[in-house]
Amino acid sequence: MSSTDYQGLLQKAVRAGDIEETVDIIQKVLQEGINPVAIVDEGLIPAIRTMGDLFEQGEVFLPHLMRAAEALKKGMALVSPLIEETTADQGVANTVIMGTVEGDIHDIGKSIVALLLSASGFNVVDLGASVPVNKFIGAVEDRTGDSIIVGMSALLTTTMSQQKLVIQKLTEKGLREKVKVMVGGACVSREWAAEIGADGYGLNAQEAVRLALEFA
Ligand code: B12
Repeated sequence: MSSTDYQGLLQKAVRAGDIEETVDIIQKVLQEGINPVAIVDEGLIPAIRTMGDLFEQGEVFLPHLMRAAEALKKGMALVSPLIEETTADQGVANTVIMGTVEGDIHDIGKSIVALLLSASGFNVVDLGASVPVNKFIGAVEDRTGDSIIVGMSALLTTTMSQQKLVIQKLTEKGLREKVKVMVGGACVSREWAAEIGADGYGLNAQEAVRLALEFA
């Protein structure tokens, strides 16, 4: 397979939820020396975004979306260890507490952000998906030191307000000044980040890393 045409084939396999084909293509292109971050950016992410558009238009239904997400996750499992190894360690030792907010099970973007942060040298505490406000707070309280970043992902308009609640709770507990807060996810915007008093917004994983390095 030529390195120039794998993207289309990989996207098609993920969209179809074809795990075997997804794994097969990724294994082949990795052997050919394709950069694992490019596989995520040019193959896996566009495929799931297209499925989102088709879902919105009523062209595909939830089971299709779930199968595609499953194929994407199997693909991620192949490239993640390589990304951890190959991305340059930028020598930072700060902690990033990451999670998708309560009520929201979308964890693909959050996990990609966590992966790139950890590959950039951050100590990432991944709390998972549907994380209650108090779990974010507890994770901050469990850590001392002055360089903690809280990263919150939200993909649903019904759950983005949880990001605001976490910030409010950090303030109530006297912890707000000790941490930097960054937010992201498909329904979140720079304006929303400013409105809720977050320190930053990241459109994608690369921006998340840039932000975290600024905070460090
Ligand atoms: C895959 C998917 C699913 C999968 C999730 C699998 C999983 N384990 O994550 C499944 C099928 C389970 C699912 C379920 C649902 N989904 Co859904 N889903 C999607 C879809 C297609 C893609 C999301 C995704 O993974 N994108 C790829 C990743 C890489 O992108 P990302 O998450 O945006 O993350 C990037 C950036 O945003 C940023 N980022 C993310 N987090 C953070 C955090 C920080 C701190 C920073 C700085 C940056 C950052 O960096 C990431 C990497 O570049 C979206 C469509 C879309 N356009 O987003 C719908 C979408 C989010 N889902 C939607 C809906 C409605 C649902 C359901 C409610 C459907 C239902 N009727 O049950 C349920 C929700 C259940 C729940 N309670 O959470 C709607 C939300 C509409 C809205 N505005 O509220 C969307 C937009 C689809 C649509 N167009 O209608 N979904």
